[in-house]
Amino acid sequence: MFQKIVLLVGKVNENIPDFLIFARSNLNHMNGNITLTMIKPEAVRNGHTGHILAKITEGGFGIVAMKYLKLTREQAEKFYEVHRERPFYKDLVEFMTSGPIVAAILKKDNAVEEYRSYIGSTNPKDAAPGTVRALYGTNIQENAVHGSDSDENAAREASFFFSELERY
Ligand code: RTP
Ligand code: MG
Repeated sequence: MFQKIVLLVGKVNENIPDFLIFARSNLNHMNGNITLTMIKPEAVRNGHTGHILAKITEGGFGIVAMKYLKLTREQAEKFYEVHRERPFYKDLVEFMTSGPIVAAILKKDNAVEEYRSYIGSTNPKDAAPGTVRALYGTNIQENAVHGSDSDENAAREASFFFSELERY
């Protein structure tokens, strides 16, 4: 079923004439172009906010929306409800409510995948040199930043923090 859709879109794409180049380039980028990041409480506490924002910009990610806030327990529980059954859920909620964070919607082609590879593995010890988590993360929990893991979750997480009026 999925293959059929891809084939069909591919065929439509081939048949778009050159003068409709805009429509063609949109079809070439089937992945979404936004992701949601948070600079986590320990990175804010350790004074890395400015460095991380600079690194995000250097990576070619645009900022669509941004705010500085402290999550309540209810908000953190809701944001991470997909992890409710995981053994680290309770600690994660505790950690994410331990101080202010920076939440931002970032924009780039193929944003979710690009940003996840830019920030590196969950555990900063395993993160590739030069990635955000390798540079600024502390341990597997206090790993400097969050990045959405799918287009669907990016949309859900972006709406969790920002209304349409807060996006530029
Ligand atoms: P994130 O959602 O923050 O971008 O990180 P991720 O996809 O790489 O990792 P995920 O599995 O979604 O886990 C969410 C966050 O939970 C904390 N964690 N702690 N103690 C542990 O074993 C453990 N494992 C994960 C981390 O803060 C992780 O980013
Ligand atoms: Mg995740």
